[in-house]
Amino acid sequence: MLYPQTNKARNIICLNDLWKFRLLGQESDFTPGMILEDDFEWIAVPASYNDQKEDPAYRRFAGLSVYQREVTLPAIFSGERSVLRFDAVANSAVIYLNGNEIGSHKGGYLPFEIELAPYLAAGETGILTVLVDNRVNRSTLPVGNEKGTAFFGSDNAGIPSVEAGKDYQEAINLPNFDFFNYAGINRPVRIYTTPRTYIRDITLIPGIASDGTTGTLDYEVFTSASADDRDVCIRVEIRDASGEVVASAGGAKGTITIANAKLWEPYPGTPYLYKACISFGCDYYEQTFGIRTVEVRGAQFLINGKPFYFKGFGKHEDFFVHGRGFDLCLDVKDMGLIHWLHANSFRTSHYPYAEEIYDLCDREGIVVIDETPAVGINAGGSVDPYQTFDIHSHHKDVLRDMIDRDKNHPCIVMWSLGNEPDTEHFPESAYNYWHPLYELAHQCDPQNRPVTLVCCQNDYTRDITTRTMDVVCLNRYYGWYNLSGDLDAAMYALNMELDFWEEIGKPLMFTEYGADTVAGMHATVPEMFSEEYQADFLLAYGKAFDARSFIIGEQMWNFADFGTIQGPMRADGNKKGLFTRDRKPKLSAHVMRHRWEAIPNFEYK
Ligand code: GCB
Repeated sequence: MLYPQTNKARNIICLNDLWKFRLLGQESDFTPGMILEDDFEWIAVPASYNDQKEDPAYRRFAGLSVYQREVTLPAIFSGERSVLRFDAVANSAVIYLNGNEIGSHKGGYLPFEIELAPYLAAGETGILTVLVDNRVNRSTLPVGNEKGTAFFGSDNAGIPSVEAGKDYQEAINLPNFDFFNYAGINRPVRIYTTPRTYIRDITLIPGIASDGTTGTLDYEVFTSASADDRDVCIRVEIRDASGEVVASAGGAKGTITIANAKLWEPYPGTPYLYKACISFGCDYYEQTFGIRTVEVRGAQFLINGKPFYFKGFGKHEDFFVHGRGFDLCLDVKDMGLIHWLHANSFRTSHYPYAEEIYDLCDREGIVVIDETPAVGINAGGSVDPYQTFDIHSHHKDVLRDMIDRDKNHPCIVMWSLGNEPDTEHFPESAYNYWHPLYELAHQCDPQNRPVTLVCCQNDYTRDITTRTMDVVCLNRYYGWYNLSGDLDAAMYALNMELDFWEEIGKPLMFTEYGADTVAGMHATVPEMFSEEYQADFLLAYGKAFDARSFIIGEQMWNFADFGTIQGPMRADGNKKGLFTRDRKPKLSAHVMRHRWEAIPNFEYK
């Protein structure tokens, strides 16, 4: 799906604004033609609704809510195709115009769009209503707990265990994941126009010819025209960063060569970007791309043919007041902090992020592992989630849609199918669930990037899925959730496990390891929760990683502290950040900065 663009052929109307809003007491409170007249609050879009008001219901709420505003299609748009696009509404939405349902979408982290032509003509005004459902359950991604589900022991952070059948569980709708279930219209809403006959999608596959200096670009342009005549009027021009045309081609599909190509390299290399400028009849679209290759060879992860070492973290889209709402300023700030740390990468734990973030990473040379919202596929070991959760076909849709949305970003070097499913208690069942997704990701990605699944702390000898991924990605908490406070024992256990993985012979990276740390809490003898313990913890892991050549990266948990549900293990959220939630460095940020400054992007191992 193409990102909306204003250019010589296309236009955008922004619907980010104050919208009317109401939490609904029950499903029957909604009628498609309802008008919010008196009983509503003003709410900011884009943003999560939860922290915008002081009413505690906004944080505890599980159910339907309504957003409403007027929308006018300017008369100058007559003759154009107008499309209403929501970048993300969490966790699902039904869209109405003047009381008529015009579209719906399941899942809170990917865009969806609706052609306006049948419903609103240029020059007309209508009432746009968005019915939002924030509930999570065993058929949603991320997964939520349902009434009657008794799982989660003490090792599942922030999620209190619940006795089967207790009513309150239904009311508070516990997430089966460790981040606050921020909901609402979290990302921008726009109407964009295109000519009536238009460019639908663009696929770009960059490469480097055997001479090492010529860039290649396999491209395909998909249009609204029939296959027979789309070749006739498609023109592709490749422009370099200064806007000079450096190559061109005609037709819907082909290969373009770019002499003396400048490669996209992670920062502090140059993340050089080109634009494919595509004309098709009256339509026009500029698609940014970088020339770089990605490959797993033996136990190495190669970018542009050179062994790369991942330095970074898992992140969250999370901040005060707007929750998971899109905030470009915060994203720019975070990019600066990533550079300050000499980090080079992050994982979009635990869902696809806003499109603008990948765009920023393309420009800033930050490498991204792009993750689906498949978190919480775990029923505590006593129940097989693969036999009881109704999610496989939705998971396939989400994976397809994520790759379709993000496929042209040079910053993305690997797809993550999901985070910490149960791969231990029902090993065959897990393999039968994940393997088709692994194959699907490879089929869907025109660039055929490596695919992984992020594995949780488990009895790794029983897990037959993780080892089949292109890169083994492990989340480990030796010294925190187990062997708590004892780093010597933790390192013994970690090394025992690493001996096992060394035999497997795959490239391996750590996608989580970390310790909750209260900023300002200090200790001479490092104790859990102190800044010194976090620093020692991260350095001890670093030492273990350095000793093994098959470890191709370290992404600690987490970039910054973040909001979670209340629980006995969470005081004001998850505190494993290198930075506080307001982006102040803890001691470990300085320590990791020092470590990562000394580790080059390439040829470290
Ligand atoms: C994990 C999860 C992550 C949690 C983290 C923690 O394994 O993947 O979502 O936030 O542990 O801090 O407990």
